Amino acid sequence: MTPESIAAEFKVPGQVVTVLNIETGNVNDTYRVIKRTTYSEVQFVLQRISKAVFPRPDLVMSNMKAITDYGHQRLEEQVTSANRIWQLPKVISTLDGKDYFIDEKGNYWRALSMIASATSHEKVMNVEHAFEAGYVLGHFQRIIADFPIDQLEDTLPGFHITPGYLEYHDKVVETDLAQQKLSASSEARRIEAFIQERREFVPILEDALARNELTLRPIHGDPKITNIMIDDITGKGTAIIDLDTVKPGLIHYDFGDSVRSACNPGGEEAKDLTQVFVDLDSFEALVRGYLKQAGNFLTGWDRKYLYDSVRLITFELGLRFFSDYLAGDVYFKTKYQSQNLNRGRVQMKLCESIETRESMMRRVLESV
Ligand code: GN1
Ligand code: MG
Repeated sequence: MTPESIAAEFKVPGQVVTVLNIETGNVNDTYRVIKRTTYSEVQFVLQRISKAVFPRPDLVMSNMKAITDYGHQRLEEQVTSANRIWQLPKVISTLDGKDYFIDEKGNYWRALSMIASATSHEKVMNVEHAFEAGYVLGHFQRIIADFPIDQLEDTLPGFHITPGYLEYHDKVVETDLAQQKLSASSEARRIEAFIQERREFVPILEDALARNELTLRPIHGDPKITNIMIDDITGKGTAIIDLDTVKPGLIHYDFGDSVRSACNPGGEEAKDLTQVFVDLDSFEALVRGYLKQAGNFLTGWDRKYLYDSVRLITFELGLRFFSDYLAGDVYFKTKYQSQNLNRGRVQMKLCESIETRESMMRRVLESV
């Protein structure tokens, strides 16, 4: 089946005009569908869920349906008291009332409403943008904070459990392919050494969870800057998208991910590593935005681990990209050879910069 014929399987009025490939995201395939009736036009997002990443796309969809229905209820309740119009994508059902469509090859497809007149960016644009990234994440976490986590499935076992990624890395490194890649590139060997030097730091959040200093809560899982929609009219954040990874986790995974993404002026795909560092003005703005929304539900212990979460989640993504490079690019989609090596280098450079600025970052966290 073509994306055009799949688009027609969802409950949206009109005829399919076109289906445009959106070249974004490292995991799923994403399209923008335009449908027209005799009087209007509707656009929506169509996605093929990666089976290589999500073993149970049906559970991804049941989480997404539950959390978006819940989120919409909360947003509706607060519509008059809110200082802006918040939005959240809605799951569009198929003609026969399901939350996903399975094609003849067994691929899972879903349709989501589009957050219109809003733009997402690959890189942080300025300090205000970083503030919005924190504010939107904090708002989302607050909106879903009371959703019972026992009603959320674990759609991606091991997601953001850094010790698990290290264990996987150790196995991959032993393979012939990885050994070939390591012997061919001194840059790869440098990253490998960088990883080995930080082994002891890896379980920091999971150990805190085991000691009950931290608790599991519903989290977004992937709040990178690309997933923050900025309203074209007001310039303010209006929604967080990409709800694949909403599941029980530590709010620290989200906070760390938001900072590593929104406070790096070079972005994830930078080739020029001089552009890759943690920008302290953006960091302060992000923290201010985040705490405005999330400050009330964070405990003293939560706050103690915020700095470490930034360092860890940055390191973790570097480790994930690099392991995938060594494994032959089986997880993250690539457009050129050694892209996952380059992505790994970027995150490790960022991690180094976060380590260098530790005392300043901790001071910001204490003073905001
Ligand atoms: C992946 O596909 P995308 O871009 O939404 C990944 C995230 C990474 C991100 C880095 C399910 O997200 O964990 O932080 O790439 N998602 C999954 O760009 O692994
Ligand atoms: Mg995602």
